[in-house]
Amino acid sequence: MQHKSAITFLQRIGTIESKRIISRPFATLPKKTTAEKPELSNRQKFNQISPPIKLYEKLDKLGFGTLLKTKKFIGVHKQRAKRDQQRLQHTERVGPPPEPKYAFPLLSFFAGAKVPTSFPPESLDEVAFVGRSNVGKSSLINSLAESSVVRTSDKPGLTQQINFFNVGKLFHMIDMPGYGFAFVDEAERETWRELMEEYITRRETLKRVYVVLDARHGVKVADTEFFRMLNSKKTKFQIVLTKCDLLKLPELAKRIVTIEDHLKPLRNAVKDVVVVSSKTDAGINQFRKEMLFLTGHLKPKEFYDAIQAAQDEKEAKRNKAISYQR
Ligand SMILES: Nc1nc2c(ncn2[C@@H]2O[C@H](COP(=O)(O)OP(=O)(O)OP(=O)(O)O)[C@@H](O)[C@H]2O)c(=O)[nH]1
Ligand SMILES: [Mg+2]
Repeated sequence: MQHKSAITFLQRIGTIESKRIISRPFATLPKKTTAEKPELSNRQKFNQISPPIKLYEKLDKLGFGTLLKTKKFIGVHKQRAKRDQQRLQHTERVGPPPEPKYAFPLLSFFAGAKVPTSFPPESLDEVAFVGRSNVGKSSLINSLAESSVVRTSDKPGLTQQINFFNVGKLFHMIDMPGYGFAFVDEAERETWRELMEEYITRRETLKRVYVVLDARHGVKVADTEFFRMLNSKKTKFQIVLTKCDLLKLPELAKRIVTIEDHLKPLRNAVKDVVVVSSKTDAGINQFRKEMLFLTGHLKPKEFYDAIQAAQDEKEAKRNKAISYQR
């Protein structure tokens, strides 16, 4: 009862009114809206990528150089120094890993096909190079084989048939016409597409399709369509990023990260991207090694380790015999 009269008293003297005044400013505040972030452009998204230290190490090993020691990359350098220290301790214990130069035997042209009936009979294992016009497919084959047998040009659309090359008697490298070439008419483009599809789907000896991309441009619409086709035909393919000499190292690392992201949903894509430059030869030796392994001309590391161990044992026995004779 006392409480009720207190309220009426307060109403009378106007304190309740002042309470309403206090609550009013909140009522007039604009409603809380979720802050809408502006959509980032592709370039901004690209710039925000921060490639892992492991990728920089890989690129350094392949011959694409090291990051500049600027403030911007100080974190990467610190991480790197730590890992170098760990590696040094490891190599002190087991010795440095040997990295020989891999070389291909003589490259020679043996067949060209504009229609499927001209495909040569299947014999040795084959690896094929596809990609948009002018990305550097033919130059890459020359670089791998240290030859100038394959014709190259700075004008797109030079290779207009499927060209078959012998790599000695080891395997075949196949140079394909470029897809997405704008300067040929629709009918001709369709004929090339059918020819390539026919080769890719029917060829029993085809071990791998290398889709070559220009590092400056990355994945374009025509590439995405080609990936989709390869994926639907269940053809195993791998990306080769070339012309990497034309990018600065951080841009190159970011490009690789975006391509790896692109490949994630594609079941038949090899997740590891091959990184090369046909101009400086960076990454070429490593690519040769992988190709020799793929075509069965290089055994796993354990095989060579076992040979080495057997040789060491033989040598040790011989040394022991010599010391007895003395
Ligand atoms: N800087 C640089 N230039 C390259 C590299 N690879 C190729 N090129 C140049 O790129 C141009 C096209 O090279 P090609 O090998 O003819 O390209 P392609 O993919 O076979 O072209 P098409 O046969 O038309 O489909 C040439 O001028 C090459 O010198 C590279 O790694 N670095
Ligand atoms: Mg070519």
